Amino acid sequence: MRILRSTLAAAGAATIIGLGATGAAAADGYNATLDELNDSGAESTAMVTVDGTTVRVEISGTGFTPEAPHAQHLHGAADQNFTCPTPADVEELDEDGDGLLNTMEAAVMYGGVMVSLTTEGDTSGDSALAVDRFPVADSEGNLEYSRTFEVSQEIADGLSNLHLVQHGIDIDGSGTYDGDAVSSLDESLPLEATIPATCGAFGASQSVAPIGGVETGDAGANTTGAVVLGSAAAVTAAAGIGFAVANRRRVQQ
Ligand SMILES: [Cu+2]
Repeated sequence: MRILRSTLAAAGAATIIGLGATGAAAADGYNATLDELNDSGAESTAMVTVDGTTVRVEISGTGFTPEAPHAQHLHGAADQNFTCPTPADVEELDEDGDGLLNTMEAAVMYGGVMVSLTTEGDTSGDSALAVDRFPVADSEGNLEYSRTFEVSQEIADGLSNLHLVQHGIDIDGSGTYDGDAVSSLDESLPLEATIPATCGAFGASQSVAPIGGVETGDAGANTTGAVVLGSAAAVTAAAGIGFAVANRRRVQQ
């Protein structure tokens, strides 16, 4: 069914968009615009391509905390309608009343970690905390990411129902993740390291060139020494993201 639909759509799309179809069945593509959360000043655009169980994710963002790692995940669930919080949701979700949505508060709306968008190695929820394998924004706060990897059939089928979330905001402008406010995931960690900075939902499916027709290497973002130096706490913090949501869900059920 999925393949049939893609193939039928491909004929038109390839002609109109001029993707240079090679004769292979087209893949499904989804665009996402990631808007800022918590007045981060960050925003991104993303393109996710699904071809069987092969997924290619490309993200280009600006306004991120420079030279700091930014954990990023696909959040949600294939069969539940999670969504990105908006400023209008803050009042309801902000349980601790600090005016910000921390990871636990926001995850009630955008769901748990389904895929960790790391630069290398494992991409499962187990790597939600692997900040030494997440992209680092450059000195001007630009963040670029591209990677092709495999997911389960369940995630591939439900991908369009997930949401992209990027984390980490230098709220006090000190140049690094610090401050007295602690992470909702681990009190030994700064809030700044794990707080969500952007969130975006996927748009309607479109037919795009198959992943095999383009470069498939793990281009990855540059992971510099800054990650290693500054992120021991952040790594631990991110680890809690999935657990926090899991615990919350148990409580609710
Ligand atoms: Cu996340």
